Amino acid sequence: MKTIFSPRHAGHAGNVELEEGGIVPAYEKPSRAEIIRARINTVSLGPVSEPEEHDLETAAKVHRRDYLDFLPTVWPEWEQSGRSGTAMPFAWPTRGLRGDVPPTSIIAKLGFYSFDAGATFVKGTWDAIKSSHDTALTAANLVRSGERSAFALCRPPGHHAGSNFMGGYCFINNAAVAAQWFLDGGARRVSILDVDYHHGNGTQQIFYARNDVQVLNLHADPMSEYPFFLGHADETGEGEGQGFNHNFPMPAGTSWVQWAAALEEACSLIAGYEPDVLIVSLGVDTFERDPIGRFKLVSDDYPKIGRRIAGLKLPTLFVMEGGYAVEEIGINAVGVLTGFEE
Ligand code: SP5
Ligand code: ZN
Repeated sequence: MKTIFSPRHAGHAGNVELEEGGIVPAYEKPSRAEIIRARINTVSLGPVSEPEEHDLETAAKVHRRDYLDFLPTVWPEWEQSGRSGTAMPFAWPTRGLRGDVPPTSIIAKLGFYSFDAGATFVKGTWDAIKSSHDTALTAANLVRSGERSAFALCRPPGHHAGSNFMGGYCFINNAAVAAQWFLDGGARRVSILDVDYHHGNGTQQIFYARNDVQVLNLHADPMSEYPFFLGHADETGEGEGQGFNHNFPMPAGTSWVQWAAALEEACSLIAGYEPDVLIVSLGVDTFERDPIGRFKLVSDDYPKIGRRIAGLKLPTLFVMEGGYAVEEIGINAVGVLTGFEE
């Protein structure tokens, strides 16, 4: 399997994040991508190359233009206003407040375009976001031109980013842009299977009223786990999208047998939808030792995920999402890919 990877991710570094009780170094850090990159070499998964530049026209079909325009302005405006450190929001237009008046100050704009404080900026962040987007589209091109599969080693991740909001370490929804790219290239239907520990709230929101992208999420129950507020089993789509969104919330402590049963159900729904392409939002924060997840998958489970997905016999694009147990992130993420190739 070919991998696309950009060294430009590395400029998105040194961020801090809010955690219960204080401010800590961001869990989403450069070593994540570097360790996966190294593991690809160790197991000889296949060649790794850098992305080609792509414009944001496809992204503008899944994100609002004003949101995309905002992202590159954050760090320059933050600096110009005399601030330093990590740029992050701290006030949001929640229920009862006005979310329809775009503000002018940078700190207000950060809140206007986010659902949490988890999408933070430093100097190199926009360049990393753009390289991650380009990585997804370059890898999608490999699949579009006949490869059975490809791996977009994206960083930062994307599945929490919605049409006009960032959050949860995510800015541009790389998997969603890739899905749109396949459709624009002639695919009639695309499925997105999100196996990250957290619900892909951004991906769900983007495609909720559409029937040309089927979205399936296997994740921790949002009643008690981040990102909360979306990802319940009764969310099945709306309008033309009714019946094309599928959520499989699972409790803390979930291990392989229960998780695999949900995967099995998701796979039969995918088979029934008969998509032309499958996109896997690949998060490995389901791992037993993940510092922010509470599932109990073990390293030997990841190749099994890959094998089951391969059984669908679909052209498949893997897009990297979460996973914070850096020591094992390479073994687990690449384990899915080698399992797929068996
Ligand atoms: C892409 C992705 O996986 N984003 C996840 C963002 C999660 N942000 C909230 C993290 C909350 C961590 N609190 C856990 C405390 C255990 N030390
Ligand atoms: Zn996650």
